[in-house]
Amino acid sequence: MIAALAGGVGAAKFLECLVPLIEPGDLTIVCNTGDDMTLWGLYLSPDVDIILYTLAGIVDPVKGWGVRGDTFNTLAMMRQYGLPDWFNLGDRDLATHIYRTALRHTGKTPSEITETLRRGLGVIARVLPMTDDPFETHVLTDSGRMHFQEYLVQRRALDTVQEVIYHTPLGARPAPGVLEAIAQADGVILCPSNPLASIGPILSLAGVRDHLCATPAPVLAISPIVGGKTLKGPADRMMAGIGLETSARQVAFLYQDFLDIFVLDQTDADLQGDIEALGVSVLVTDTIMNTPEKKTDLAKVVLRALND
Ligand code: FO1
Repeated sequence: MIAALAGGVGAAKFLECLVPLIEPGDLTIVCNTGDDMTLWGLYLSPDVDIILYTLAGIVDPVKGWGVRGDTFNTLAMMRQYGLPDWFNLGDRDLATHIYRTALRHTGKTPSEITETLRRGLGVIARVLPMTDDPFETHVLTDSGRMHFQEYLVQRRALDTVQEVIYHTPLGARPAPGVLEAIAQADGVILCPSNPLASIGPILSLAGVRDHLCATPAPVLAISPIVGGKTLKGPADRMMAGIGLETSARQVAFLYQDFLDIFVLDQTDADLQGDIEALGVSVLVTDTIMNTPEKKTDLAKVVLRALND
């Protein structure tokens, strides 16, 4: 059994290539829900949907989110009504949000809803939202405090982030099965996702870090930072904004208390010694997933490292 901690697009790309190499039923994906929000009265869970759509083979391959070939007629009509139109919800994608919202109104939890959506989309890997409790990732910026999606999508990540805040008014617990998945896994993978906005929220939940420290199974992370930059998303700018070094070494440092293996891009081979000095084994390879072959090669390297 493999447990994977995942955010959105980077994680989905990697997991898409991991799944064909293993028994898909042997994979449990713990998904960030700090990006969840309500729009037009609908519950959205973007990272869960990105993972489900990708593993179901229906994701938009260019954007990495939303449904392939979707249309945006509802969005245009909402715009006509003067409703917020900065978050691009496609017509087919909307079916998921309507269904999720209807299930919420019947009292189902995010875990139960994710399971219903997973079955409906024919995804075999187990997908767990990180928590069933309210949890929002906020950023404090030079323009004020805002929800992460507002910063990322509405304001195009142009503000300088001063602080990342995990807003949990009632205190969030890991969803059922999350701690068990980590404890029972033969290997744990931290996908190449934003360490502050995607993996950080999962690590902040009570017991998650302790379980990662306690497991005898190898815990492996793939660096989302290559050559001091992220390939997609604002992780590099966010790290710089809160005063962290923008480097793969810094990511390893954030995970060092539980990390056994760090997968570093060949561009950053010179950081190997510094990371090994943290007591972490380093694997240097090509981590840039810009062709199907390279994605599969990365998944193979990761599986080999976990099995060694
Ligand atoms: N990301 C964008 O940059 N712009 C969008 O309009 C947008 C819409 C969207 C709709 C559904 C969905 O599941 C994801 C969507 N995303 C969009 C991606 C998403 O908000 C982020 O990439 C992740 O939350 C970051 O992990």
